[in-house]
Amino acid sequence: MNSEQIDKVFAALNEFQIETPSWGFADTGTRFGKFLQDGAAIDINDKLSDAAQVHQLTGCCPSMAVHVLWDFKESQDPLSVKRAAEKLGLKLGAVNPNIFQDQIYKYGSLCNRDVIARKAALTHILDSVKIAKQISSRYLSLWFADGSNYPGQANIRWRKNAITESLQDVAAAMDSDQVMLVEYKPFEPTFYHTDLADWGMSYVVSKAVGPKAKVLVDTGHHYQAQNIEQIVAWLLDEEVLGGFHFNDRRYADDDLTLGSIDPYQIFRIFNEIFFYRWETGRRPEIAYMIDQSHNDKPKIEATIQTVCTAQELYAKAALVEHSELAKHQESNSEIDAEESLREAFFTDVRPALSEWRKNRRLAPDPLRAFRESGYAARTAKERKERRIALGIRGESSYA
Ligand code: AFD
Ligand code: MN
Ligand code: MN
Repeated sequence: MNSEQIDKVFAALNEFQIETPSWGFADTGTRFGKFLQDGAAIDINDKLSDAAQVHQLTGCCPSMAVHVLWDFKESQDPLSVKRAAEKLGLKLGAVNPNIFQDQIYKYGSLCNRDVIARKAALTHILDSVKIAKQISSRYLSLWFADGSNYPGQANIRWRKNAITESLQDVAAAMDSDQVMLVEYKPFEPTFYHTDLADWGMSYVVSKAVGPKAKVLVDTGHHYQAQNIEQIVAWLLDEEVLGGFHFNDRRYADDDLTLGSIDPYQIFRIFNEIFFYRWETGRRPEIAYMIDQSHNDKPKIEATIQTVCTAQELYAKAALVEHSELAKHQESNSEIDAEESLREAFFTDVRPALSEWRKNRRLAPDPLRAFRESGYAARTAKERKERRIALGIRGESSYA
């Protein structure tokens, strides 16, 4: 890489931040069960501690997204959680209401025909808005499991209008500088229709709700053949791209670690963003967030691996020569246009990434530094003892 390219990589790394999810540090699983890890976070303080490790080692994860029911138990005062985060050099990030686990949501939340269920969901979301204000979080991140399993079961148009009206009420309760991220997902947990199933539905709802609402793209929430960077380009052009939940997938919403299956796809997404910025001069505020469940990988290692991969791909995408690319596009020189992307994608940015880390007094290899720190062994031992004292099963209780 020449000095100009190194400058581009450094500039990209200086601006790149990605939010870790609290739920990525706790025991998770699939519908077939959970494989427990001694080192998994037990409570919000553990999650903050683990997120702080990732930020201290990578230098680009200053905030952790929170899930209201999982992280703010009745007893927990959101402000005390915020203070605990600040003590560790962290901020609390996007606030995720939980409108999919309670039994009352069996037939949906905001789309439920039962007004009691709809009211419960709306109340919980409005409470989440209050929490977001209390902890000075900009983002209210909404994912709805609402949908149906059989043809004829749902009045799809009725449900579309029900969720839109409720989200208009939510937006009215939000501060002007807060952003509602409206996530979509084609299927799961329902398997006939999901009320917000694709980017178009999230887009229509966001537009109806108003300027506070933007679309959240979860990279695992697309059918196999979907061209995600095309969706990103459209949302950018419509100025409704709110952010991402990054993960990777082989088959569906597998929540595998970012870039583990298809790093080139993440690169192409970042390329659309850089190209848009170059062409329009606009720099939209985009919330880069991780949304993964590390069912078998050690959780903190998986998160560090994810963050380092995201930094690498973002730095690669920053190397695309946009004036060249635009020229090749205008003249339909598809080989040269493709080569503009491939050249950047196949550039090894890792030496520059290590240099950037050293300049910031960070370990050149964050994963190695974490492994050498002994943090994992210490916390696994401490958390195992705590689990036994609390009567919570851990992985080794099966040993
Ligand atoms: C699940 C859902 C969705 C949501 C996340 C956090 O599929 O991605 O954003 O949980 O609530 O992964
Ligand atoms: Mn998600
Ligand atoms: Mn998901």
